[in-house]
Amino acid sequence: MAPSAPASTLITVAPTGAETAKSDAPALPVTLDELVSAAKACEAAGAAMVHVHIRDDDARPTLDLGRLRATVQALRESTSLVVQLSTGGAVTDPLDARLRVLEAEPDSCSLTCGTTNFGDDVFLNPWPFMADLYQRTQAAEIVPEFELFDLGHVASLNRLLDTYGAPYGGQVHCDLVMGVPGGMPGTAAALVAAVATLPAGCSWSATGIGRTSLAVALASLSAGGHLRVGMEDTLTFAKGRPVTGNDELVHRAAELARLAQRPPMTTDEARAMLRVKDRTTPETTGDSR
Ligand code: KMH
Ligand code: ZN
Repeated sequence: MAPSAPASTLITVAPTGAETAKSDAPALPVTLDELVSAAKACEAAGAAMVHVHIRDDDARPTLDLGRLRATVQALRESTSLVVQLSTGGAVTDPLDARLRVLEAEPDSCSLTCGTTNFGDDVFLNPWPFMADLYQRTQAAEIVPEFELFDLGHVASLNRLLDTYGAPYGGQVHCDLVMGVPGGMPGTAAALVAAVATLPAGCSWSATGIGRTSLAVALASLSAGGHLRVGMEDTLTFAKGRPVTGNDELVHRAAELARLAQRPPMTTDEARAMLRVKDRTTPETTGDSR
């Protein structure tokens, strides 16, 4: 028997990304203040997780560890969203800097399961890097979200699980990233084919890049999946109408989820489903003196 769909929908917002220039999309949150206020608006609209890329003072993508730590702290202080840092960064980021992202101690991080052509560029994720990153998530007690840009990435996901065991917390959570030029297309047919290959018992969301956003969201809901939306993936709300803010994409995703009778998940429900570590309670030392 096919597994039943979850009762509610995890909505992840990816507000910034690494590819779009602020000058091309003025509503893109690139400063810490802009990111925090976008995150608050998105939480109010129904998001439960935020997938974070940050920018430097010139609004260029950066993996600066001090900034990453300050960003995680600010998001925790101002929202109850599950904070997921990107380890994908920008296509120009070196692998060692991408590994060090975990030192900012997010709740979750992205972990892309293979190298992908990415427009005119290459998004590099060789096996040794994936394996190193995965083991570091286990040691740091950070929940990985396995990003799948193509069907072949599922083979590498299974190889990670078979070789190194379950992720921290035990829940395997995947995100289908569809419609990247060079990856799988953002169609219902591709989504159904990909979902059929996912590990049993995993949870999964899907996002469609650009104009594939709505088709992928509708297909995901009907196939029992969760949703990722945001200006990292989509800059046009409708033909000829630029997105005015991340929250309107979340608001639309929440409406779709309610129509599907799988309303948006709360942040507490998301933490329970993903089994993220409780980082709000101070660690005890075991020494009661
Ligand atoms: N910016 C892309 C090259 C991730 O965040 O892990 C990679 C990306 C995936 O956005
Ligand atoms: Zn990303």
